[in-house]
Amino acid sequence: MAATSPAPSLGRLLLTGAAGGLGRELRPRLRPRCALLRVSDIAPMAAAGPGEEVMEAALEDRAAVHALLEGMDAVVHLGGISTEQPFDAVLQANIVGTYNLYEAARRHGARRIVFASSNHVTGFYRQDEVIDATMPVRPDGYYGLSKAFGENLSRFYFDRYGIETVCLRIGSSFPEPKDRRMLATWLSYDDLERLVVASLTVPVAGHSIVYGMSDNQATWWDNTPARHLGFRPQDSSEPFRAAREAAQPTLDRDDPAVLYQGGAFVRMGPFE
Ligand code: NAI
Ligand code: 15L
Repeated sequence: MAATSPAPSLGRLLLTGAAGGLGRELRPRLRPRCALLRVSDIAPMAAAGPGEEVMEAALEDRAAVHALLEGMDAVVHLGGISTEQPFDAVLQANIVGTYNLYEAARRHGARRIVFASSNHVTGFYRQDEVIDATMPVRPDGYYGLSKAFGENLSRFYFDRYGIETVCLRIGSSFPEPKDRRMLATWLSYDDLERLVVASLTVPVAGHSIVYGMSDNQATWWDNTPARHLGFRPQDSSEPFRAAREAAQPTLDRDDPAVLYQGGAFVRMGPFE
């Protein structure tokens, strides 16, 4: 029997960061669910398929971002700098860029945004602590600070204008966990899709913050405050444990990258 496509329940959706690792993964998964999928990035993207529009735009280019939001119901905002980098670069892409996106959403009437935040908003908690999203942020660098800004900005746009946002504090979303730390932080691509679809379709999202992780056996994050989203991860890092532990049989417990949840991000920089 032929597989049936999911109903196009996501309306007219903008996907930023479409040329990136997660954007390339999500694009074909989201397209069948959308009335229209508009994809955007500063880097080249695959040509538009049926039901798609492709628009190159730099997030710091205000006019270009306003054009991106025209006619959109919702946004999955993945675009921007995704690693620790010097402040000026992070400022443009992640702080100015995210402001431009929310202001354009307000002007054009978009109702909901799924914002790719990061576990690096709380990277300076220790790996032997279990935290949840109601606890104070402890960013581990300029990148984590920029994501904390995005979370606060989205809170303001919800309180003031009613634009709903689900902030995804993504752990490590790759085909497999790459090292022992990622046994705790891994988010499979299938669970990423489940998380994004749940965030877009839950009847009332309000302003929510959720850690993006699979159903890993050992974890540092308690997602109880975000259970209303209905996200139920179905994968686990456990099948990768033996291989990752064999590759890293010992850990230096004095290394900040081993001590803190943010891993190597906590000791990147200074850049000047
Ligand atoms: P990526 O770096 O592969 O993709 C980001 C995309 O944003 C790139 O295609 C890049 O060209 C685009 N971009 C960068 N600066 C831009 C600008 N000024 N204007 C327009 N586009 C720009 O990152 P990835 O892994 O796909 O992550 C997607 C999002 O999820 C990012 O926001 C990242 O911070 C976040 N995230 C990802 C995690 C992961 O494990 N992959 C973990 C935590 C957060
Ligand atoms: C992130 O925020 C990065 O975008 C990604 O490249 C990974 O390094 C991830 O965090 C992580 O913490 O493993």
